[in-house]
Amino acid sequence: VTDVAKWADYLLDAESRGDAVAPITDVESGLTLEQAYDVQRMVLDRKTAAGEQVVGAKLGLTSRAKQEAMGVYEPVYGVLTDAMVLPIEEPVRLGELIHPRVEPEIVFILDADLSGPGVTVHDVVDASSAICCGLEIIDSRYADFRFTLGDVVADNTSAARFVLGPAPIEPTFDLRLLGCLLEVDGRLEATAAGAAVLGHPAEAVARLANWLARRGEKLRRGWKVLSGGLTDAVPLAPGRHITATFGRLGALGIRAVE
Ligand code: 0L1
Ligand code: MG
Repeated sequence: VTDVAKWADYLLDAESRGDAVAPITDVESGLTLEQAYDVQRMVLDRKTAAGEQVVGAKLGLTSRAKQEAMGVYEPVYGVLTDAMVLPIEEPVRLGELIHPRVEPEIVFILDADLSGPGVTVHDVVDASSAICCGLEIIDSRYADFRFTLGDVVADNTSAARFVLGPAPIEPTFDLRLLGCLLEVDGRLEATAAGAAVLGHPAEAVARLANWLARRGEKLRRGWKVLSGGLTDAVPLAPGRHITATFGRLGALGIRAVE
């Protein structure tokens, strides 16, 4: 595809109307990964021009559970803005979203820039003042969450909202062994460990820093980086309560309202 601006407006429009649209690749063939990130970038430029601030970045499709659920087998990244921050005590308002789902994530809080190439797991841990648990609320702008790799990249990897856990701690332990229980309305839905994310969640952040270098970009001091869902995502419905309990990182819950 050549008309990056047209597809950026297509996705922004779907988001603001709260109506799902067909994947770009259903409408026009030939979307390259590079063009998909150009569309994502233009969506972001439109949002920052309207006053949103970039507060972090996210990886998606970093665990086998997520890759198999979505049928897309490569990690992807997106950008987080202040408009996506959901304060810990606030419910998710379903009326603002299309068909949101929730997934538990390990979040890195950077106190130094990370510029690739050559960033390693150790560099990521060194650059992180703390980590915390998080819940990401994804909301694909595509009907039925059906998309190709290029489509989901253009759509900022389904980013919609995120909540951070209350008690960030220093990453001075083995993050591969950090356990996670996901509960829906008090019933156990899924279990995972940090290693579900590319063998080590800091590996996801390192890859992101190295990919960004190819586009002349970097991860910045102060950013929050979501390393990707450890389990498959759970759909939200009115009244549904979702809790993630993460070993040393503690627990975090959200509730959905109409
Ligand atoms: O954060 C994520 O893992 C989302 C990646 C995009 C795929 C999806 O919408 O599930
Ligand atoms: Mg995610």
